Amino acid sequence: MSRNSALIIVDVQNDFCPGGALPVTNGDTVVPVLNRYITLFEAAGLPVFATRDWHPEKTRHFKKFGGRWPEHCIQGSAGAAFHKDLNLPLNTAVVTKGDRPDEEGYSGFQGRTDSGRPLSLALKDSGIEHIYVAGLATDYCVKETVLDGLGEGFKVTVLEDAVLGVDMEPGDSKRAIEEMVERGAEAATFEKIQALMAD
Ligand code: VGL
Repeated sequence: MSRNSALIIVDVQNDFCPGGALPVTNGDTVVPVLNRYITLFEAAGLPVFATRDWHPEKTRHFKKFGGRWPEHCIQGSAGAAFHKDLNLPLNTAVVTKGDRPDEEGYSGFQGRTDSGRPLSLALKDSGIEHIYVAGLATDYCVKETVLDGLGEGFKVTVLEDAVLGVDMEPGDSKRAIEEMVERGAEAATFEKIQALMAD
């Protein structure tokens, strides 16, 4: 595994898990898988980034204000918190997105770190060239993050066993992965990444 790699965990927040405001079916089942990836990346000294949807109460992202979605991930709410069982390392770079009323904020690349650095620059500052993307939801925020990552010139691997989607239409998640691969991403699962880390 290249030293220039980072793990990007997308939106593993309570509102996207069962019991939340916009739940992905079985969304919380990605958590133990992600924890295994986190352990691998941490052991290799590679950075972990975690994006979060962080909406104001009033945003055009919500149905109530002309958008598409029920209210979710409102800034500071319990629903916006990361899932409690997700073992984020202490030095995780949290990337906040969707925090302006006029912004949908699907892609992690629309987000900024706590120091206000756009994700792309934060990655490039750290010499990252290859990102490994997982989390929720495959057919929205994971997909947009992967496609933007490719557009920004990163090598991108989507971690297929650590993503789940909304599937508003049956098959959306499967098609999303196909589109990511067509556009140049690689799809991989844990065993492959574990083997790469051992190299
Ligand atoms: C998401 C739908 C609406 C996501 C966010 O995190 O994938 N999906 N907002």
